[in-house]
Amino acid sequence: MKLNKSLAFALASVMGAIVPLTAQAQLFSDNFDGGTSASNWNTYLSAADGQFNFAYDYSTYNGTAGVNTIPIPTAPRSTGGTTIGLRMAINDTAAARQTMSAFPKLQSFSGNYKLRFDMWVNYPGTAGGTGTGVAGSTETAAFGINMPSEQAVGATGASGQSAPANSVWFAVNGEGGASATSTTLRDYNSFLGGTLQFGDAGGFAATGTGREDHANAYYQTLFPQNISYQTAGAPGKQWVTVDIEQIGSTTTWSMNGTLIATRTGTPITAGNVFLGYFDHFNGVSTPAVDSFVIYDNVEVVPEPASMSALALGFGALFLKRRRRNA
Ligand SMILES: [Ca+2]
Ligand SMILES: [Ca+2]
Ligand SMILES: [Ca+2]
Repeated sequence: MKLNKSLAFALASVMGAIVPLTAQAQLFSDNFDGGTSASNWNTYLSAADGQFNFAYDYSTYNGTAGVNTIPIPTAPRSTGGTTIGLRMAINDTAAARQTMSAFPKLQSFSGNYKLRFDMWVNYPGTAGGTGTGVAGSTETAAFGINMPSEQAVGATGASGQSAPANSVWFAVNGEGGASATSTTLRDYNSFLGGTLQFGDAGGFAATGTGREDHANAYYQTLFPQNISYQTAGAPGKQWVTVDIEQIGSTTTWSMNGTLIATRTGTPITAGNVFLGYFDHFNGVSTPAVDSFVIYDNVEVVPEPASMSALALGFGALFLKRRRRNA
């Protein structure tokens, strides 16, 4: 049997535990700290009024005086207290519904794997995106896996927006501003292609009425109001760790380790991952500077996470996948 250098090193690493398995298993990662991440991603805008900043120092954000006064801290999975991330902002001047998405370049993932990232959804005003001089706060963070093609991903609708057919993806706002009965946008959104899925079709873990709304007890428990400007039941203005995981043909969306939605029998089980942001409404939010999302510590890892029993075989599989993606 002929072993190439990489495989020999991987086997030695696995058997000798020279390199931690988790680090070795990572299929993709970006913590943005080097300031050069723009070259790692393809970006797509449905219209001109969107800004990607791949080297944003979020510690510099002060917000609007008297409203957002607490600095954004380092993301929960950062090391060394770094504060560089990916900032997306949209519809700050155009007054038109728009969407934007970023895909890591030349990546495709299949089998059992997980997209994990830290996310901060900001919004104007105080709890619920309200306050003096505050308007149009509802903008929405979007993310998904197994995208068969790349584009600005959005709900089918105005300005020709759409998503790849049969893709499964998710979206959430920061301040719970979507109506519990809207037919086009909720606070917690589960999509098939460009079409919003409700209740059981969306696979929501929350029960009772308003299964996609921030007022539901499930979300109120997950995101309790614990600082003065935070909206109970919504993930805005705090760091949350998001997982999108595929096992077989089942895709799950979790936030801070709590299941939000489960989609079974997904039609597409391989493809790229994406992070995005959209404004479902025409109106520009006020103050526009306070409406944005920050992503940090993005990684794609194979699942299951605990690989010790399978380490030897998995090391080889990982190398095969890396070569395929190279
Ligand atoms: Ca970072
Ligand atoms: Ca905006
Ligand atoms: Ca709501």
